[in-house]
Amino acid sequence: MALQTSSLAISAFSVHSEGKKSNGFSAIESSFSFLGVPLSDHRIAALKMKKKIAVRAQTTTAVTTPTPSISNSPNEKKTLRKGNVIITGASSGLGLATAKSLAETGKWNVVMACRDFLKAERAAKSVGMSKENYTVMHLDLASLESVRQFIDAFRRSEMPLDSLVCNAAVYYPNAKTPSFTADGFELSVGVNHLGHFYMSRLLLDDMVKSDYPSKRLVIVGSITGNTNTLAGNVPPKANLGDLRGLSGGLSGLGSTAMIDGGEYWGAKAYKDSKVCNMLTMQEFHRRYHEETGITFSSLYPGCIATTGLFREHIPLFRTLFPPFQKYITKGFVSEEEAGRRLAQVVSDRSLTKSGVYWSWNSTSASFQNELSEEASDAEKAKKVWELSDKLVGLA
Ligand code: LMG
Ligand code: NDP
Ligand code: PMR
Repeated sequence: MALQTSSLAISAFSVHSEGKKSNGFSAIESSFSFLGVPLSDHRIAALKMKKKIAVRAQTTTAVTTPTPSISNSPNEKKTLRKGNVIITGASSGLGLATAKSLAETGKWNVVMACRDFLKAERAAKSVGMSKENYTVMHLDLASLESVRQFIDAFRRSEMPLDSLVCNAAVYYPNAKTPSFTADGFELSVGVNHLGHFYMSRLLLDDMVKSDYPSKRLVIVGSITGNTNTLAGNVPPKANLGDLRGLSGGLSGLGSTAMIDGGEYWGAKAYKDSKVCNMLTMQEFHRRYHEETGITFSSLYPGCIATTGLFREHIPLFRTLFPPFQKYITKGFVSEEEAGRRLAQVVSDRSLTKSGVYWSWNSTSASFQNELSEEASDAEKAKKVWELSDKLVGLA
């Protein structure tokens, strides 16, 4: 077990598309890495299986290289208009840092999609974002009706949608009993996965209509959902099982609140929701990348141990967790650095490849990381998609 775990740990930091060493345990990592299959091979195989879907004819041109040429001004000089990016949960932590990072380039209008309007306004001001670079709009992912209202309001604004970042999340590590969304889904999977799933499914059409040269749908994943890493082996481990709980609606009524049908366990529900996030990104890629040219990505931004994600944890944990990550695992990143990383996935010209789970090494260089067996299981991704479609009323 010890040896197996250390191989797992090493692999978390070692798999690099260009074969370079990455984080933390770099001196020993490459020789111990055991997940030999590069992500690109999975992707090619997956693309072959891709299901045809109907997409409006004028939108089928794949534009994966961001050539900044949208409108020609009278003097023939090509200019790129400001992009519009929706970021969910931009009122704190990673979402706020990403909003700031994109806003300060002056190239983006950040739509901060937040459940607490005033908190979002105050947060934007507190990090010095200037008014012309952001718009706050109300969104509560714990209600499908709120998602619909958000989309209506966004469409009424008549802004084109160029990128969408599914970032918001909740984590209930110590809850003994489940809580539920307005639609009766267990709250962590309901907010982190189903709310975002519904929102992205509906907003894909809007992105397809946009003329922006490099459109991206980013869903934030995490190392703790990937059991091919040490962090992913800290109990409770993510495991979606045969999806019987998801198929039962996660309502806790007559069925369980957990995706795998087991007993409620808050920390596991969060990790399971992250697996759904990473599977959803890949399923989007398989279904829509070729036809729409949209880049679908996920990422692990590093351990941002200081954010509000841990607000429900015991105070001792909140005190010890940041130094533990800083000095022991060395996985710690500041909110600012994590924000720059996610901003790269939204706008960097070198990160246009679709279907990728991005991570960063100790020198903050991005690399295409390997997902765990479950988080890269194409069959499971398809089932999660179909069951989620049913739950949110799209199938
Ligand atoms: C779970 O427990 C709960 O079960 C779950 O309900 C939920 O609450 C969840 O918080 C979310 O936590 C996790 C618990 C069990 O882990 C702990 O955090 C307990 C601390 C164990 C002490 C280890 C000393 C580490 C250094 C001190 C810094 C402490 C900061 C952490 C915050 C503590 C707050 C109380 O975890 C375990 O069972 C521990 C075993 C983890 C297994 C990991 C897989 C194999 C590891 C192999 C060892 C490799 C060594 C790597 C070296 C890393 C350095 C520690
Ligand atoms: P925060 O708690 O700081 O941010 C989460 C955001 O989600 C908050 O703005 C919160 O709003 C919002 N939110 C929560 N529930 C809802 C809801 N029902 N509707 C709309 N918005 C909601 O945590 P982080 O910044 O750490 O988390 C951001 C993302 O990063 C998550 O997807 C998380 O899984 C991921 N992640 C985090 C890591 C970390 O180490 N922190 C590591 C890996 C991934 P409000 O401000 O009102 O509370
Ligand atoms: Mg983890 C070896 C590296 C490593 C990394 C990168 C993380 C990230 N963690 C690591 C190791 C360990 N953690 C070890 C060895 C332990 C046992 C002491 C440990 C414990 C631990 C706990 C109790 N870690 C945690 C928790 C949480 O409650 C966090 C969690 O699981 O939330 C779901 C967490 C995290 N560790 C991480 C990261 C990024 C988290 C935050 C959760 C996330 O968004 O994925």
